[in-house]
Amino acid sequence: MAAEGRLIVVSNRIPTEATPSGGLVVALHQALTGRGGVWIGSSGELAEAPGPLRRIASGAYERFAFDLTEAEHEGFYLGYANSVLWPLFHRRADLIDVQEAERQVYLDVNDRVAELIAGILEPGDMVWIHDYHFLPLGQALRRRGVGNRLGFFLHIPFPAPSDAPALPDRRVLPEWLAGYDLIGLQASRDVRNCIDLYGKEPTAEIGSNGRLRFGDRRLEVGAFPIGIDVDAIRDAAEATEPGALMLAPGTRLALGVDRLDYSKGLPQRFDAFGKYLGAREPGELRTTLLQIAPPSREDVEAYKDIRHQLESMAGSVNGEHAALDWTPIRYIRRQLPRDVLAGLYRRADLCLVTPLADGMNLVAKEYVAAQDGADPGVLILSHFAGAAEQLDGAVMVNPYDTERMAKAIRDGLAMSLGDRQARYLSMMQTLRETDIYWWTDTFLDRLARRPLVRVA
Ligand code: ADQ
Repeated sequence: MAAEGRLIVVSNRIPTEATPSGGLVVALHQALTGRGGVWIGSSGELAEAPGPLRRIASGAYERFAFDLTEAEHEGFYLGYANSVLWPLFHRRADLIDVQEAERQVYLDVNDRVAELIAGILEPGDMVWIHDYHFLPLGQALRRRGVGNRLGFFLHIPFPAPSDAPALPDRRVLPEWLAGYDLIGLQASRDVRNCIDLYGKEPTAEIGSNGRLRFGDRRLEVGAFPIGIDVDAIRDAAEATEPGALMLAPGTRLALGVDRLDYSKGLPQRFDAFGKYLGAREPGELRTTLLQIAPPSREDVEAYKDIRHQLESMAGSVNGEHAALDWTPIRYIRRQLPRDVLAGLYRRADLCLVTPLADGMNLVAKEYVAAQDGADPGVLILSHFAGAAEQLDGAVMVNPYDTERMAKAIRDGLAMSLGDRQARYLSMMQTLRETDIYWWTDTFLDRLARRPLVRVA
């Protein structure tokens, strides 16, 4: 059943290129191109004062941007979203920096964006809001009398009910989310956490299949694991040579690709790799770990130390193990073109995806899609990535247990061709069944089936 109205997508940043690249962005672009509609997000530019929506592109659908002021950028984006919600949802309550003024700016920005959206909404439009920047946006729209179908997708993990009290007001989360008709989460563990959180609310009634009532609101919660465009990655990987890697003949390549973020488990990974090197038998082939980790959110306090920590860990592992023709850890802080990344995935014998907490982790999926089926590499995957629920062919690790991770690296590098192929085929089947187009279609179909709400 398709909705009659337009699709309105809201995300933190709006792409500015005519034909955007990158998995999620491409999928939303395609969904909007097919249905017609509007994409709204922040421009990334800072304005002197809050202003109206600016139309930045029109064609099969329109794109509208709003600018944040400097105070909004600090309080909303750097502050509450990335210094409270991000660490809390990634089980790092120790890194939370709660400033009451920033919480207010977060709510104010959500209110302001709700006002901008309400100004362009038409009856029958369906709104799909993305991520933790906009948790209260649905509720803010309802306060303005919006009765349209509102869907929300959280890209990061849903906090366990025992972590939620770290929010200044434990009850805000169920109340914010009750503004939506459909809440999409990455994994079934997230759905359980969300339902458990409502289970603690006296006015909530938990039904079957993720349906629940909260006060006068009815909503549905479901797992919609985000996927990738499998053929796009595979084609790019086949077509692109990653360039001269300067590895001595016979050197194996292990790869890590992450935004530089404390949730990605990079120090534990370097530690495990150092332990793996330390336990090598004489004559065993050399392996280089190529870690690509461009910095992100450098203005947030909790991100300042990771870079130095990694550089110093890489320095000490290299100091201990390097040879004239071998650098065991190579650490690149640059963003790479997507096709070069795809070529690197294919070239790597092993990929280390070892986050301490992660909504899904698309690198894990991209790595598998990029492999040559005749000689596929091995994926080492943390139990704590949402992808672990789906990618049963990965070698699973606990990122905190660096000794076992070291052993997993060793076993992965020694795995037989038959075992690697069986694991690859099983994971490819899952990637194809739940690709990025499945994700957009499944979420939007489910949202279109939600009953319309009556708003007083
Ligand atoms: P992220 O935390 O950014 O996303 P991830 O899912 O791995 O994590 O996505 C990263 C994307 O950026 C991948 O497509 C990857 O190819 C790309 N990328 C990373 N490093 C790069 C580099 N150096 N050069 C070029 N491209 C690079 C959040 C959540 C995840 C969730 C996604 C999507 O934290 O858990 O999977 O959203 O929902």
